[in-house]
Amino acid sequence: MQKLQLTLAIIKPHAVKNPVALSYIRQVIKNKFIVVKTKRVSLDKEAASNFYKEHMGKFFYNRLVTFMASGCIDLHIMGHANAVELWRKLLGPTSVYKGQFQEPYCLRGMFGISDTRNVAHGSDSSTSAEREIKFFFPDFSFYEWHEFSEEYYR
Ligand code: RTP
Ligand code: MG
Repeated sequence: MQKLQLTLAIIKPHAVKNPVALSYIRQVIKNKFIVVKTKRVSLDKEAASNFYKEHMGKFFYNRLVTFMASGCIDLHIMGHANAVELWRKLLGPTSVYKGQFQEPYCLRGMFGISDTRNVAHGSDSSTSAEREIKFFFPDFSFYEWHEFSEEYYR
Protein backbone atom coordinates (compact mmCIF):
# COMPACT_ATOMS: atom_id res chain seq x y z
CA MET A 1 0.00 0.00 0.00
CA GLN A 2 1.20 3.52 -0.77
CA LYS A 3 2.38 5.43 2.30
CA LEU A 4 3.29 8.98 3.14
CA GLN A 5 6.92 9.47 4.09
CA LEU A 6 8.15 11.97 6.66
CA THR A 7 11.10 14.32 6.51
CA LEU A 8 12.43 17.06 8.77
CA ALA A 9 13.28 20.48 7.39
CA ILE A 10 15.35 22.87 9.50
CA ILE A 11 15.46 26.43 8.27
CA LYS A 12 18.86 27.79 9.30
CA PRO A 13 19.33 31.06 11.26
CA HIS A 14 20.28 33.34 8.35
CA ALA A 15 17.17 32.28 6.39
CA VAL A 16 14.90 32.72 9.42
CA LYS A 17 16.22 36.28 9.68
CA ASN A 18 15.61 37.04 5.99
CA PRO A 19 11.89 37.78 5.49
CA VAL A 20 12.01 37.33 1.69
CA ALA A 21 13.74 33.96 1.95
CA LEU A 22 11.52 32.82 4.80
CA SER A 23 8.21 33.64 3.14
CA TYR A 24 9.35 32.03 -0.13
CA ILE A 25 10.50 28.87 1.66
CA ARG A 26 7.24 28.69 3.62
CA GLN A 27 5.23 28.95 0.40
CA VAL A 28 7.22 26.12 -1.16
CA ILE A 29 6.72 23.95 1.91
CA LYS A 30 2.99 24.70 2.12
CA ASN A 31 2.46 24.01 -1.58
CA LYS A 32 4.38 20.76 -1.78
CA PHE A 33 3.99 18.98 1.57
CA ILE A 34 1.53 18.13 4.30
CA VAL A 35 2.93 20.16 7.17
CA VAL A 36 2.52 17.95 10.22
CA LYS A 37 4.18 20.07 12.90
CA THR A 38 6.17 23.28 13.03
CA LYS A 39 8.07 25.00 15.79
CA ARG A 40 10.73 27.66 16.25
CA VAL A 41 13.58 26.92 18.65
CA SER A 42 17.05 28.15 19.39
CA LEU A 43 19.80 25.63 20.07
CA ASP A 44 22.69 26.03 22.44
CA LYS A 45 26.06 24.76 21.25
CA GLU A 46 25.66 21.48 23.10
CA ALA A 47 22.35 20.67 21.39
CA ALA A 48 23.72 21.73 17.98
CA SER A 49 26.81 19.54 18.38
CA ASN A 50 24.62 16.65 19.42
CA PHE A 51 22.39 17.05 16.40
CA TYR A 52 25.38 17.11 14.03
CA LYS A 53 27.47 14.51 15.90
CA GLU A 54 27.81 12.31 12.76
CA HIS A 55 30.00 15.13 11.34
CA MET A 56 32.22 15.46 14.42
CA GLY A 57 35.86 15.78 13.40
CA LYS A 58 35.13 17.14 9.90
CA PHE A 59 36.73 20.47 9.04
CA PHE A 60 33.40 22.30 8.91
CA TYR A 61 31.99 20.88 12.17
CA ASN A 62 32.86 23.73 14.55
CA ARG A 63 31.67 26.51 12.30
CA LEU A 64 28.48 24.59 11.52
CA VAL A 65 27.71 24.09 15.21
CA THR A 66 28.53 27.71 16.09
CA PHE A 67 26.33 28.96 13.27
CA MET A 68 23.39 26.69 14.14
CA ALA A 69 23.51 28.00 17.72
CA SER A 70 23.65 31.64 16.58
CA GLY A 71 19.93 32.31 16.18
CA CYS A 72 16.46 30.82 15.90
CA ILE A 73 15.78 27.92 13.57
CA ASP A 74 12.40 26.78 12.21
CA LEU A 75 11.57 23.09 12.29
CA HIS A 76 8.99 21.54 9.99
CA ILE A 77 7.92 17.92 10.07
CA MET A 78 6.61 17.35 6.55
CA GLY A 79 4.81 14.49 4.83
CA HIS A 80 4.75 13.49 1.15
CA ALA A 81 4.88 10.19 -0.77
CA ASN A 82 8.52 10.98 -1.53
CA ALA A 83 9.26 13.54 1.21
CA VAL A 84 12.99 12.95 1.76
CA GLU A 85 13.98 13.11 -1.90
CA LEU A 86 11.58 15.91 -2.82
CA TRP A 87 12.81 18.27 -0.05
CA ARG A 88 16.47 17.57 -0.85
CA LYS A 89 15.73 18.20 -4.54
CA LEU A 90 14.05 21.52 -3.71
CA LEU A 91 17.05 22.45 -1.53
CA GLY A 92 19.62 21.59 -4.20
CA PRO A 93 23.27 20.68 -3.65
CA THR A 94 24.99 21.17 -0.26
CA SER A 95 27.40 23.50 -2.00
CA VAL A 96 25.72 26.82 -2.67
CA TYR A 97 28.20 27.53 -5.49
CA LYS A 98 27.14 24.34 -7.30
CA GLY A 99 23.50 25.22 -6.70
CA GLN A 100 23.85 28.66 -8.21
CA PHE A 101 25.41 27.29 -11.39
CA GLN A 102 23.71 23.94 -11.82
CA GLU A 103 20.22 24.54 -10.41
CA PRO A 104 19.72 28.29 -10.01
CA TYR A 105 16.12 27.95 -8.82
CA CYS A 106 16.86 25.59 -5.96
CA LEU A 107 16.48 27.14 -2.49
CA ARG A 108 20.19 26.92 -1.72
CA GLY A 109 21.02 28.48 -5.09
CA MET A 110 18.62 31.35 -4.44
CA PHE A 111 19.20 32.08 -0.77
CA GLY A 112 22.43 30.36 0.22
CA ILE A 113 25.38 32.45 1.35
CA SER A 114 28.01 29.77 1.99
CA ASP A 115 28.25 26.01 2.44
CA THR A 116 27.49 26.51 6.14
CA ARG A 117 24.79 29.14 5.57
CA ASN A 118 23.06 27.02 2.96
CA VAL A 119 19.46 27.81 3.89
CA ALA A 120 18.12 24.58 5.34
CA HIS A 121 18.67 21.01 6.39
CA GLY A 122 16.85 17.99 5.00
CA SER A 123 16.89 14.44 6.40
CA ASP A 124 18.84 12.09 4.13
CA SER A 125 16.63 8.97 4.64
CA SER A 126 13.47 7.83 6.40
CA THR A 127 15.59 6.42 9.23
CA SER A 128 17.40 9.75 9.71
CA ALA A 129 14.06 11.59 9.56
CA GLU A 130 12.71 9.43 12.39
CA ARG A 131 15.84 9.98 14.52
CA GLU A 132 15.84 13.73 13.86
CA ILE A 133 12.12 14.10 14.56
CA LYS A 134 12.58 12.26 17.88
CA PHE A 135 15.49 14.59 18.69
CA PHE A 136 13.42 17.76 18.31
CA PHE A 137 9.90 16.45 18.99
CA PRO A 138 10.25 13.74 21.65
CA ASP A 139 6.45 13.55 22.05
CA PHE A 140 5.72 13.09 18.34
CA SER A 141 3.44 10.11 17.79
CA PHE A 142 4.65 8.02 14.86
CA TYR A 143 1.72 5.71 15.54
CA GLU A 144 -0.80 8.53 14.90
CA TRP A 145 1.11 9.53 11.80
CA HIS A 146 1.00 5.98 10.39
CA GLU A 147 -2.75 5.85 11.05
CA PHE A 148 -3.21 9.17 9.24
CA SER A 149 -1.00 8.02 6.39
CA GLU A 150 -3.06 4.88 5.86
CA GLU A 151 -6.32 6.86 5.94
CA TYR A 152 -4.89 9.35 3.44
CA TYR A 153 -4.77 6.81 0.61
CA ARG A 154 -7.95 4.95 1.53
P1 RTP B 1 21.97 18.74 5.43
O1 RTP B 1 22.37 17.56 6.28
O2 RTP B 1 22.17 20.07 6.13
O3 RTP B 1 20.59 18.62 4.86
O4 RTP B 1 22.94 18.85 4.18
P2 RTP B 1 23.57 17.69 3.32
O5 RTP B 1 23.00 16.34 3.70
O6 RTP B 1 23.49 18.13 1.90
O7 RTP B 1 25.09 17.79 3.79
P3 RTP B 1 25.85 17.02 4.95
O8 RTP B 1 27.03 16.36 4.34
O9 RTP B 1 24.93 16.19 5.78
O10 RTP B 1 26.39 18.24 5.83
C1 RTP B 1 25.63 18.82 6.85
C2 RTP B 1 25.83 20.32 6.81
O11 RTP B 1 27.22 20.57 7.02
C3 RTP B 1 27.63 21.69 6.27
N1 RTP B 1 28.71 21.37 5.36
N2 RTP B 1 29.64 22.25 5.09
N3 RTP B 1 32.26 21.74 2.66
C4 RTP B 1 31.63 22.35 3.66
O12 RTP B 1 31.97 23.44 4.10
C5 RTP B 1 30.46 21.67 4.21
N4 RTP B 1 30.06 20.44 3.95
C6 RTP B 1 28.93 20.25 4.68
C7 RTP B 1 26.46 22.15 5.43
O13 RTP B 1 25.91 23.30 6.04
C8 RTP B 1 25.51 20.97 5.46
O14 RTP B 1 24.21 21.46 5.37
MG1 MG C 1 22.96 15.63 5.75
